[in-house]
Amino acid sequence: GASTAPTTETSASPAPEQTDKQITLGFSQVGAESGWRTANTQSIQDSAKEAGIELKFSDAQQKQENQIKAIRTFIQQKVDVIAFSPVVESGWDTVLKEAKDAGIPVILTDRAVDSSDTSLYETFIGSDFVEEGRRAGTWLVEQYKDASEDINIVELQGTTGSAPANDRMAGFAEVIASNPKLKIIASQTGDFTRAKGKEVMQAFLKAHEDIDVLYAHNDDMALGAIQAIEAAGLKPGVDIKIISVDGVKDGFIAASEGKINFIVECNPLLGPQLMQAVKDVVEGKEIPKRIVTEEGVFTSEDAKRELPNRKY
Ligand code: GZL
Repeated sequence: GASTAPTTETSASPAPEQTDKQITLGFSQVGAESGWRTANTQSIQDSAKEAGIELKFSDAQQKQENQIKAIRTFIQQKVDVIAFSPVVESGWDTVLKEAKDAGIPVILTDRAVDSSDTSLYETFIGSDFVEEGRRAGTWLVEQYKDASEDINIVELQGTTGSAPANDRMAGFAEVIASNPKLKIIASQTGDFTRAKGKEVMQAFLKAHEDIDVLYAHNDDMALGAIQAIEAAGLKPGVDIKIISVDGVKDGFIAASEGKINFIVECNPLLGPQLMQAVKDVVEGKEIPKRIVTEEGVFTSEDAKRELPNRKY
């Protein structure tokens, strides 16, 4: 449908004791598609307030053209720094060159771009999605090391063209290749949402009656798939093993109930690192081109124990 203008809101100004020039940050967010995204947005907004940085925040509703519009608006507003989480990897060079020509530094968070010109951004703060895929594959290889017959896997991919979808798919495939009995019999995008994850899992269940494993690129799609699996009279985590990525509250709850067997954490709390990078860039400090976020893995047992400590 027609793309609606991205929403932009400005947070309250910081404490009055700020003496040096107040920094204005323009942030273009992917959307509000998942629990991970909600936690990520909260972290960015809270951290901007704590850092005394004025935040101009735009929600692109998962449309690249809205992100490009928002970045152009930030350039016109002459913000000090632009940061964004690119919904897909490609198609950013033109608008990033416009920011560079306007002398406005750009910081990538969460997802990467495939621009060959790395002078177009100061740093990329986010997870190693290939490693996340490898961690998912490693658990599965261990689970089925003694399998005597084929293990049929279906895969719910994230948003088509996004770095997490591309890389989680690649890392997983790389590791499970060590056991030819591990077969991906279907792989399709669920766009990181519960609704689409449920819909695609319903289609998988209709097309294949012998599914052993679901690998979902995020908890929200896994939670949608669980609804479809239960509606089909099957037990998630038992009849169909489920591996998921993110580790949001609802994912941990499902894992503690044994409905998800293994969660690969993807840390959304990037706000503090982003604000530190913004300050360093404004002060002209050298910052690393790549800042990788810390994150772990959790079995159902781990999730049961850790659930009370989860912050989002
Ligand atoms: C990963 C992030 C992904 C999450 C999804 O860093 O880009 O997008 O895994 C979210 O939940 O929608």
